Amino acid sequence: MSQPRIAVVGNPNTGKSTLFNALTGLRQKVGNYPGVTVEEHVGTAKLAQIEVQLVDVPGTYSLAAHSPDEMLAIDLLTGNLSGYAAPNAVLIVLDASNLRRNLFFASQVLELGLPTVVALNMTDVARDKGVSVNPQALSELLGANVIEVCATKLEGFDALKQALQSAVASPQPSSLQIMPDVRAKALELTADANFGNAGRVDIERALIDSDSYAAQRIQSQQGDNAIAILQQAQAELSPNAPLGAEEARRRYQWIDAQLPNLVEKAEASPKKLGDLFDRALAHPLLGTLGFVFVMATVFQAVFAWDVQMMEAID
Ligand SMILES: Nc1nc2c(ncn2[C@@H]2O[C@H](COP(=O)(O)OP(=O)(O)OP(=O)(O)O)[C@@H](O)[C@H]2O)c(=O)[nH]1
Ligand SMILES: [Mg+2]
Repeated sequence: MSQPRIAVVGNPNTGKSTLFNALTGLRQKVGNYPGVTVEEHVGTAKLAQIEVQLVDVPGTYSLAAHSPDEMLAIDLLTGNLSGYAAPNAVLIVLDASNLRRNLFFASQVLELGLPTVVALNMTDVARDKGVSVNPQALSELLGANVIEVCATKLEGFDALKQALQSAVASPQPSSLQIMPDVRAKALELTADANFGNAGRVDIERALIDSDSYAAQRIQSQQGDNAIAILQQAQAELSPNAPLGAEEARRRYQWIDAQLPNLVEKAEASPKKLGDLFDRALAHPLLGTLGFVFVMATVFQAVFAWDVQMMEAID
């Protein structure tokens, strides 16, 4: 039997590749996905009892794809990429110091319904900012195992491997739903002959965003009838605003309602000298005075101190 596959996804710069490298070591290969110029990074990770294949998916802020290469993350996760079955589980990497923005994409991925583990990374950066995230509360909210890690310091890896192992050995599909009405409509349309064999997630993304690559693909593969049906459904689901804007509004409303239970902000740790300089130079008045001082010194140096300087050099 081939090894179970786990896709590593998340916003850009959250530490996915650092985690992927630490978990797979040298047992990885780089290839290219068919049809798009995106590198494919696959490696083998040894968990407690089994070995799994990890796929390092390029970072993305949203599942709203506007080009074939952006569509890659969706196709990988839905098993829509030729030659690739859907992964057995997903590892979402979150930047703990930037939870609000990271939860947008995480909520979209969780709605795909795959068994999911969440790595709460950058816990050291969050700590320096005086931010602490409650992993228990986050786990309850997302309905997924949340493991605190620090990828660069290899902290939390035993617990992470354990969680990945359970996600594969006894998979529990994620059940988070923030847009149940859109889901229900998409499911209904999968049975509509106008949509041929288009998948639920593609239809859902095309419903939400009519400029998306998912919508373009449905148009080219299923034709104009399908698009007309999508437009009517969009108008019914969100009569006052485009459904894409409604998606952002609903997701952030959900996130903002939960954030106070998830994040605690202590007084930031004592400021470093560099932070104090940064703050002074970014201040409207102090920053302007600093700029004037630097420019005046340069001006003075060029016009009044030039002779002395040249003599000193001679
Ligand atoms: N302080 C700190 N830095 C980290 C941590 N994890 C990763 N980094 C750093 O964050 C930067 C980005 O890490 P990557 O692993 O390249 O992030 P990525 O998610 O793969 O980024 P993309 O591939 O661009 O989406 C690197 O400089 C890492 O060394 C962490 O837990 N703490
Ligand atoms: Mg990377």
